[in-house]
Amino acid sequence: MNARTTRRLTVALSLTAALGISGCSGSGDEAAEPAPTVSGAFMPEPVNDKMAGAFMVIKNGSKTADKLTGVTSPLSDDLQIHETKDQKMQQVPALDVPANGELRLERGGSHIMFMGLKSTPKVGDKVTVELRFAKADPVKVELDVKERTYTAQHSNAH
Ligand SMILES: [Cu+2]
Repeated sequence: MNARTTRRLTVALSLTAALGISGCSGSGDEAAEPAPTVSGAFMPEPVNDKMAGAFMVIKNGSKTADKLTGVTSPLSDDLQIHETKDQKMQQVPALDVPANGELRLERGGSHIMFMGLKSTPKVGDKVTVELRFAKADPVKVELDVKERTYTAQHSNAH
């Protein structure tokens, strides 16, 4: 084997090694936990600009239990997380979103409450909220503003 052949072999081997490494780095072995997904998000058309409720189902497809810890929106500076006990609403600091499970925010149960609105949305409008979690990254959600009848039970509770 002469010197020239040896050099070619060396080049070929390093190329193979380089390709192998770059192939591995893109394989995504450490994939992030799936982000929570939200379905059926809506806000019944508010009666006035004092308060509004929001309902949705938050699904956690990951193996890690999480918590909904806060909600923000351009529509209000004071959003609260409420649960309903003995037909009375009370503010809670967080709600569980179980691993491989879901958190249902629905009439007569847990829900998001806007206290004080900067404007009064009408049926057909969209209201953006951002959900904050203990573990997952924040999730932006668009609420469809629906007919007031959607909120009959809820507004009675107030
Ligand atoms: Cu409430």
